[in-house]
Amino acid sequence: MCTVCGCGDAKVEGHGHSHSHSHAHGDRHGHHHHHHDHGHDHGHDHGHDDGHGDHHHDHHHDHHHGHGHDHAHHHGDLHYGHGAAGVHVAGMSQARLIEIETDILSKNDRYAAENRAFFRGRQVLALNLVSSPGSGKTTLLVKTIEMLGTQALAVIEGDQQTANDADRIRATGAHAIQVNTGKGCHLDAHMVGHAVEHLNLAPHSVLFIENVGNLVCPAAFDLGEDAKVAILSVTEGEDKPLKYPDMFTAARLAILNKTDLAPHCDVDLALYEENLRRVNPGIDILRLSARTGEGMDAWLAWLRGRLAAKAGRAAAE
Ligand SMILES: Nc1nc2c(ncn2[C@@H]2O[C@H](COP(=O)(O)OP(=O)(O)OP(=O)(O)O)[C@@H](O)[C@H]2O)c(=O)[nH]1
Ligand SMILES: [Mg+2]
Repeated sequence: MCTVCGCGDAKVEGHGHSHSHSHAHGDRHGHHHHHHDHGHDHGHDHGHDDGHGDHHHDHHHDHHHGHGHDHAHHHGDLHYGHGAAGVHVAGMSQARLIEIETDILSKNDRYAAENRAFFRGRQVLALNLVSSPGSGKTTLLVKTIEMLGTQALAVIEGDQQTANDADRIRATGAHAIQVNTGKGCHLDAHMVGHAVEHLNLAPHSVLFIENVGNLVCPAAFDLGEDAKVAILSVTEGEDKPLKYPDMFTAARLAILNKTDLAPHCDVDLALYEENLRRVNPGIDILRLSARTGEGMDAWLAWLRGRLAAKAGRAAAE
């Protein structure tokens, strides 16, 4: 979880000031306090000769003795965190970490609920595309937009820096807005809410939200989307669903992209699928190549199915 990542300071393209969430801090000030709040990070490493160093050391010790035995053996294979918070930060108690995490996520969930209500009102299908960097999210979107023809749609592009991806989307003629998260490692619902204000979303359109390339933090943040779509490329390794289970548990659909490369990289596509189903037995899986277009029809059919289901649900309400 990114209770330690110092996220905030997101900028919606074309709008000067930053939209930081709970703990507002600008570019030029506040960072030191911020680091103190979060207990470790660079603060201590840069050497405070005022006793912090000792503290740091003590906590480190506590951790090894306190948690090593209690938790390490309980969770077997799928254990991926220490202590109740599922993460360890030197100098912070597990209870404090959970408090921070709960606070951040409950604020996020309120914004997510607002986004969801807005999307429902316009019958907009919102899809949150999540993956590690470079798995092909933008390439897939460009291809998808070209194939969708007249379908109304818009794109929110999340990256730490640059408007490259929004520019790639706009080259197709589609409406896109870039959100730069700065130090942040994920989009949150508040940023998406602001971005949506700048997009003129037509009723019944599709909103694609390309998240920051990161297989960890975006899993925890509900943006108000209808579904998370996880993109994995065949070069990443069959074990990724097992190593990053939160992401694949949260996703409704997993796309195995870059199948054109499969013959060159000694990859077992069936094993990818098996591992995906181990962490999420109900997940839909599609294989495709955004480069060659192979398998794109099934993805478009999945999309159209979701759109129809959304319209059907709205009609029934
Ligand atoms: N061979 C092959 N290359 C692909 C495919 N899809 C994407 N790529 C390439 O993979 C690289 C990364 O693609 P992007 O679309 O930028 O990936 P991304 O997930 O948007 O990356 P970030 O936004 O930086 O996280 C580019 O060089 C693409 O051309 C594919 O299906 N096959
Ligand atoms: Mg991209």
